[in-house]
Amino acid sequence: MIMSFRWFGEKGDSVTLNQIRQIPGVKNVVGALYDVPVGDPWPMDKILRLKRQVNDNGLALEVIESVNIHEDIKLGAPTRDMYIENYRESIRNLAKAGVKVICYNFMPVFDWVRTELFRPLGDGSTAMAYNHELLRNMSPNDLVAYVENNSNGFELPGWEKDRLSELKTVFEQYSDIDDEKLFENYKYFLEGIIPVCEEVGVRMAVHPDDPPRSLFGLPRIVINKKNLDRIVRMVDSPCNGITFCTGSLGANRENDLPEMIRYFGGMGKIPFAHVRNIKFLDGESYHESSHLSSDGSLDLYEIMKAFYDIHFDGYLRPDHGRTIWGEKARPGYGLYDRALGVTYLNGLWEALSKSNSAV
Ligand code: DNO
Repeated sequence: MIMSFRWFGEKGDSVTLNQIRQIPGVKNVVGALYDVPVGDPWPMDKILRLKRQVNDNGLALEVIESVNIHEDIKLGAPTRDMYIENYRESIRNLAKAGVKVICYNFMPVFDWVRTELFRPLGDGSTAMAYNHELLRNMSPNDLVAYVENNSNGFELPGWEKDRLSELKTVFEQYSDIDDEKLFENYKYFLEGIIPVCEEVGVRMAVHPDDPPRSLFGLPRIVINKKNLDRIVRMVDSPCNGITFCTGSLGANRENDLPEMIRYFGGMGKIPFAHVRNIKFLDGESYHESSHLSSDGSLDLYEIMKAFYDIHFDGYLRPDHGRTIWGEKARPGYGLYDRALGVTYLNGLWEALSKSNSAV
């Protein structure tokens, strides 16, 4: 397991690289370029500048999260070939800079969705929350407005303005895209990029849809074992893998996370993992919690044990934390609670390693 930590760049993060390097056991940063419009190729000079910044702080840049996919690729629009060619160029450039894994998602229009970004948890901390009933009574525009006005002044990942400004048009374009059509467009994309990944040694890792269900009538397919199995087999290659995100997949009570880790990990399909906890409220609603098992509904010991059992040697990072100790940070991505998460996950891993080698 290679412990890593996400960083949003000097302009987009309240956390500095110098702080990250002081977290015990963190040697890798998960980074991205935030000033390249979705669909454009990532230029070499910008990638190298980011890499230099990270390296100058004694850290490595081997995972990118995310190279976002232009909506025309998901829609199967005639312009998709041009965007796929651009994506190939980004992969080649990133590989030249030493990147090993690219995380991305295939969610139409919205990336992750929450109905509350700073829900008070009763102890002075706050966390993000998803209320299914509330969302059902919201329009897509309500959601965008809520997120824009409540994210502490940060532009959220996956919530790029250019993508959301034309909501009405995008929704119309999706009106004849169902799950099957989306699978078809996804396959076309993978067929276009995976040969390049094989050539340059980059592993693609799809992030599950968060939450793992259709929203506002839009198709969402990266949601469960059955669909993930179909995705990794659509183009069967070690370069076609998964970002195993416990908080996203765990939001569907039917997903058995340790079993899925053993299954996909056993196939060599998990190059990257996001590990965090959530606490179920009623039905499909939940709030995020600290990483600790007893604070949430997911058993992080069983999850880390499954990773240990598959001899997981990919990259892993703590995921969203609560906002604690008065920190002013982007929702879910403060320093403190994620640093506590790292230490907890490293502690579980050390205990698993030592108790197993003693036998
Ligand atoms: C949210 C993140 C996602 C993730 C993308 C990957 O906090 O996990 O925004 O980065 O879905 O493309």
